[in-house]
Amino acid sequence: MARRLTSGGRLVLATHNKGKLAEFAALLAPFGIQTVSSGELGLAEPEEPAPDFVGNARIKALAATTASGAPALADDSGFCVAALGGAPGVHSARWAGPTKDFDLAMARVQAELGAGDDSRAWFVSALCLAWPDGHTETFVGRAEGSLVWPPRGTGGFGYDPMFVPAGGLETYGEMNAEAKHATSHRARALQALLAACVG
Ligand code: ITT
Repeated sequence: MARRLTSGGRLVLATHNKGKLAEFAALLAPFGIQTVSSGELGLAEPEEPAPDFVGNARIKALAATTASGAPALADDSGFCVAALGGAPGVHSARWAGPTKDFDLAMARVQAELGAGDDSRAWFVSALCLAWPDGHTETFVGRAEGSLVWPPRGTGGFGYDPMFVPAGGLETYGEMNAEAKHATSHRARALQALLAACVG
């Protein structure tokens, strides 16, 4: 049985990514959970040396809960391309370089693809909820789909403009936030977390 968040308590959103923060705010709003971000608390951004999403999510959540003394929720996520063997994957943020330029990162995906015709791609979100005593709960969500070139739309963040979820026509960059949440990796992982740990 998963450990539950106590009602009325404060939850640290252990991310410095504004796109993730906006999505968490919208997805958590109906649950009346009081949140504060890493940035608001002045917490440092930890290194992410693990080779997998779950490992990095645990590192980020444990760093934030230790530093703040409150339960912390971290997300490690990425864009995975079948024809690139799952890359950029856990290196999705790094492909955007020090200036976090996702036009550059998307262009690199397209350049490395070459002329192949396999357009399968997916997003992964690993969420870790950690408590100051070191207890953790982890949940993983995936969104299957395909990549398009050139990128389309200005909504969302990161690789959203080059990803169309399975069965859809619009990219995540062309959709409003609510439509993205209907299929997204992050919304799916959070639904599992909320079912297990909230309420
Ligand atoms: P934090 O570690 O502070 O949370 P980060 O941006 O460094 O922020 P990650 O290490 O998890 O986060 O990197 C994941 C990258 O994958 C992120 O920067 C995005 O570019 C991309 N990504 C993750 N989820 C995405 C989504 O829903 N839409 C588009 N791109 C996404």
